[in-house]
Amino acid sequence: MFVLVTPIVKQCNQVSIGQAQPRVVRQLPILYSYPGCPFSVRASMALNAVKIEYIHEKEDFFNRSLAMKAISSTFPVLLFPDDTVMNESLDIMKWAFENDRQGNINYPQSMIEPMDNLIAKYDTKFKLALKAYKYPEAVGKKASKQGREYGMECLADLDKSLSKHKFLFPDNGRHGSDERPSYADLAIFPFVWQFAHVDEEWFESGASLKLREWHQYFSSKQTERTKNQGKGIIPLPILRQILCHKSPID
Ligand SMILES: N[C@@H](CCC(=O)N[C@@H](CS)C(=O)NCC(=O)O)C(=O)O
Repeated sequence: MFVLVTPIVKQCNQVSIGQAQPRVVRQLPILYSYPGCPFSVRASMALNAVKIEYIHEKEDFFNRSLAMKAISSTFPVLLFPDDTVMNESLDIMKWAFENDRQGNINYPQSMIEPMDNLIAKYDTKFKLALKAYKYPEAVGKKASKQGREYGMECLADLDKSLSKHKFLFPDNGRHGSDERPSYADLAIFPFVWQFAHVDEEWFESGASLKLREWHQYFSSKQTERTKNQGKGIIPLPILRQILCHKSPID
């Protein structure tokens, strides 16, 4: 999809002889994100992990820039210098990993499908459980507790993987400190991160050591702090409406 926007521009050094004006082009992709959105966090983590240079525009959910609104109704969205738009977080991740020149991420073709399957569980069932757990004031205490319990059950699956290898998928031929995080780790982590931050003490006492180490590994790398973001600043009627449809603070 091609959309025309007013781009942030950079002066291009390659000017042809005889050209009256220097050509002005935007050289870097722009990521429009909302820091409280796990889909945005996974996209920025992927770009950072493979060291792709980009301009990061952090948006206000309720007051989005015209430039962002012109190209997408959801976060995250990546706008390329040729005005191509990518507005699915997993597409952004996959594009980043296909351009992973240093091989920082475990992303073998043969594992993409099983990784996508695991990610799909977190994008659907776990996400719903997380919403209920995060917003007892909107869903009621009982549903919120059920959300927490179901979320923890999901996390037991991660435990199983983490008991076999450092990250969620085996990194063939690599062991111990040589193992690299996979596409699935980066895609799933932002949801677990939010889950853990609802009640840090509870998570610390209830989650397994492996899961806590895994969570700590990515938390310490992650600089965008989304703790409690969105919570408490969204009026309850809006929150109810959001929870029935799509959430800005999933
Ligand atoms: N499938 C999309 C989902 C992204 C999504 O739902 N983002 C939420 C924020 S976390 C959003 O922008 N919602 C728009 C809205 O509710 O207005 C992706 O993975 O990129």
